Amino acid sequence: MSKNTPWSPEEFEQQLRAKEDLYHIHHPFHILMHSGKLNQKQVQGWVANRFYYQTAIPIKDAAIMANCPERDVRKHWVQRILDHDGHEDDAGGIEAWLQLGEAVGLTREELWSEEHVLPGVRFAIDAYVNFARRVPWQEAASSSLTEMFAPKIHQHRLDNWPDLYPWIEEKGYRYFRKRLTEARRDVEHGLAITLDYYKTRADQERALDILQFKLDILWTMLDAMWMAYIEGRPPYHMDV
Ligand code: AHQ
Repeated sequence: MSKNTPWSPEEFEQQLRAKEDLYHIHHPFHILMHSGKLNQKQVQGWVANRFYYQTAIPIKDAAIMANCPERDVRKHWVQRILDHDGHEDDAGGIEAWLQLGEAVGLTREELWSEEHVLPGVRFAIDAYVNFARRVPWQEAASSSLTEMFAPKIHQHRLDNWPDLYPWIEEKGYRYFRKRLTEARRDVEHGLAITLDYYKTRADQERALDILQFKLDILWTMLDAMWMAYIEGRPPYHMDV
C-alpha cells in the first residue's frame, strides 16, 4: 500500500484508536489520582477545573450543530446537549458534576464562580470551543472521539475511588455512571461521521491530527493542575 492510499474504514478506525496511548488517563496527575495519592484539596482542584470543561461541552456541541446543515445529524447530536444541560426527568451532567463538587466538599457557588479555574485550563478549553466554532462540523465532531477512551477512565473512578477516597460522598459518582453509556453512544455516532467524511489519505491523516489536538487539550489541562496542586506553584495571582 502506498503512502497515498486511503486506509480502509477498519484500518482508519484502528489508527484513531491507536492514539489511546496518548490519552490523559496516562497523565501523571491521573496516575496519582487513580492510586489514591491525592489529598482533598487536590481532588477539589480537579473537580472545580473540570467543571469549566463540563459547562463548555454543550456550548461546543451547540457550535457544531450551528454549523451542521444536516437535520439527521442534528437530531442525534442534540442529545449531547440534553445529556449535559438536562431535560425532562434527567437533571443532566452539569447538575451531576455540581453534586460531585458537593460530594468532595466544594459549594455549587464555588464551581459556578470559576474562582478555581486555572488560566491554562481555561485557555485549553476555550481553544476547544473556538475550534468547534470555526472548523467544518465534521472535523469538530471528530475531535470528540477522545471519548473512545473515556469509558475506561470513568470505570476506573467508579471501581477505585470509594476505597481510595472514602470521604467522597456516594452522590458524587452519578456523573461517571451516567457517562458510561452516554459516551459509548456518542462515540458510535462520532465515529460513523468520521469514517465516512475523510476520503483521501491526507484527509485521514488530518483526522489523526485533530484527535491529537484534542488529546493535547486534555493533557494540557492536567499539566496546569499539576503545577498548581502537586507542585504547589499556582499562577502568581492565584491562591489555591
Ligand atoms: O465527561 C466527559 C464528556 O462529557 C465529554 C464529551 C466529549 C467531547 O465532546 O469532547 N469528551 C468528554 C470527556 C468527558 N470526560 C473526560 C474525563 O476524563 O472524565 C474525558 C473527555 C474526553 O475523553 O474527551
